[in-house]
Formats: sequence, C-alpha cells, structure tokens
Amino acid sequence: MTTTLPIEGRQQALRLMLETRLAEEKIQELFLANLIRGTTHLAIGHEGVAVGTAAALIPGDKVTCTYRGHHHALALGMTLRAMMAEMMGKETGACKGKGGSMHMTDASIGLLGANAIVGAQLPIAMGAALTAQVKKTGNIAVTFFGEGASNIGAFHEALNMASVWKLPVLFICENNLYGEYSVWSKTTPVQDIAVRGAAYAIPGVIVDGQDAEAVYTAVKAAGDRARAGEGPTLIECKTYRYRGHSRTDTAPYRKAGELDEWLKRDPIDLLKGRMIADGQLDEVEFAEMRHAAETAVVDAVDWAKDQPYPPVEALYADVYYEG
Ligand SMILES: Cc1ncc(C[n+]2csc(CCOP(=O)(O)OP(=O)(O)O)c2C)c(N)n1
Ligand SMILES: [Mg+2]
Repeated sequence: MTTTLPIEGRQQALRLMLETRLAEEKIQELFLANLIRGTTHLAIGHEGVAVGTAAALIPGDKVTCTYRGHHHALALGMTLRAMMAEMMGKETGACKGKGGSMHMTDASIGLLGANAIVGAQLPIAMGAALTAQVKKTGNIAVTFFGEGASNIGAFHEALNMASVWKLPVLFICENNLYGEYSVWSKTTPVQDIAVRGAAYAIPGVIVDGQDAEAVYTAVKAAGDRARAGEGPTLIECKTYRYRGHSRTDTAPYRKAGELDEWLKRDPIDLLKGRMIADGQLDEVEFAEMRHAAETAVVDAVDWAKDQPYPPVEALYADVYYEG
C-alpha cells in the first residue's frame, strides 16, 4: 500500500518536480542557443522516481546515477544555480565547470557521481554500501540505472556480490521502455526487470514510477530492510522519457500515441491531483508554485550566464586526489 507523505513532504516533492521539469526544458533551449555544449539527456517524465527516492533517504546516504541524472541531483539538493553554471562550464558550477550535463556530481549532497558508461555506477555504489556496512553507519547506498543497463555485465556482477555480502544498497531501475534508441523488447527477454533479482536471491519490486509516493513507499521499505542488515533490493520503477534519448533525438521510433498515454499519468499532475483531492492545494496555489519555479530557473540561468569560466590553470587541478 502506498504511504502518503506529510503535507510538507508533498509540497517539497511537487516544488522539486516543477523546478526539475522547467529546468530541463530550459536546458534544452540553452543547448539549441549554443549556450551549453556537448550533449544532454533529459529525464522529463522521470521526476517522480527522483523525488520519491530522495524523500526516503537520510543524511549520509550515498547515490550514484547516470548521464540522465539532472532530476536526481536536484532532488538530492543541488541548487539550480550550481546546476546551470555547471551546464555552461562555469567555475562556480557543481563540478567547477569540468563535468557538464553528464557528470552532475556533488559529494556534499551524497551524490557520488553521474556516469556516462552504462552500468558503471552500480559497482561504485557497492563501494559506498560496503563502507556503510564496515563502519556501521546505518546509511545505505542507492544506484539508479536504466532497463537497458540491466543487460550489462556490471549489473549482474553487482547484484550477485551485493547479495552474497548483504550490502545495504538499493538498485533502482528507471524503466523508461527505451535504451539509446531501441525499444526494450528488442534487447531484453523479460517483461519486468524486477524478476532479475530472483537470480541473485534479491527481492525484486515493481513500482509505478509516475507516482512519487509509491516510489517513496518502496524505497523507504527497502531502505529500512537494508539498514537492518537484511541486504539489497531491486526496485523497478515503470516510467517513460517524454523526450528522445539525447538532445538531437526526436524519438521517431516510438509508437504513435504512446507518449500521449503516458502524459495522462504525468508525475506532477498525479501528485497535484492528489493534493487537490485532499484539500491541501488549489489551482491558484499551484499556479503560484509553478510561477515561483519558473522564476527560480530564470534566476539560475541569468546568474550562471554572468559567472566566469575556470582559468586555464584549473585544467591541472582535480586530476588526482589531493588529500
Ligand atoms: C558501456 C556502454 N555501452 C554503450 C553506451 C552507449 N549508450 C549510452 S546510453 C545507452 C542506453 C542505455 O539505456 P538505459 O540503460 O535504458 O538508460 P536510459 O538512457 O533509458 O536512461 C547506450 C547504449 C555507453 N554509454 N556505455
Ligand atoms: Mg531506458
């Protein structure tokens, strides 16, 4: 059964989803205006997974994610300014302008790294989980990945070892039905990724990824289990990316009407509707929230545009660990 968040938790989740949605729409515009270089992978449509998970974490928990990770970073507490400056390669960005869209990282909020190599983030989270286990911190590690990544060797090795060592790690699959351009059924012989947990004696749970509170409920339960020393859980969140794989992909390979079906269960609309039904929000308040999110995004972009680029010498810093 889905646990509802307290009203403050719902307000926070809704605010974060709105800011994330609007920030990512803005990021696409900035790419087209050539203010952001490289590439970007938007998670528009996945916001419920990020905010639902973040609501179930506690200080000291660690997270690793993928190149599609803006929503995770914002849900964990990265500021819009730090993100936008990083996008533009500015010195005041989250990674001093050296990471960009695919490497949105900030260890101070528990985000150990976003990885462009499919599957690479799973073993890294295992290291964080092993640290928590050895030091008995009571913390957990969480790693996000796509359904495509569940066909990669690192996924299977990570689940196997995490199970044998009973590591406090949650494997959270954002199943958005597509890999880079292929529909899941062309590459994956199972309907649900969650069943793959059984091969490693790990519970596999299927969650409605559009429902932030359903995600929160599953992550909280799996987190409690991991904190109690009972080992990892594989959580599959069924979700959908509204855009293409990356910024130049218009996703012509999708079935006609598929996006429209998913839009009917948009994570922002779902939570908003639930709050309205429970008398916690009205349309005017929602419009105010949306306006505040728009203002925050515009402020972050304007601020980031004025920030300096890193000096050339910065090329030689942060290459090796300097303790
Ligand atoms: C090891 C490796 N193989 C291939 C790629 C190219 N690639 C980048 S994203 C991607 C698709 C991954 O799909 P999925 O795991 O479902 O994540 P999504 O992009 O849908 O979030 C591929 C094949 C890569 N970056 N790394
Ligand atoms: Mg995918």
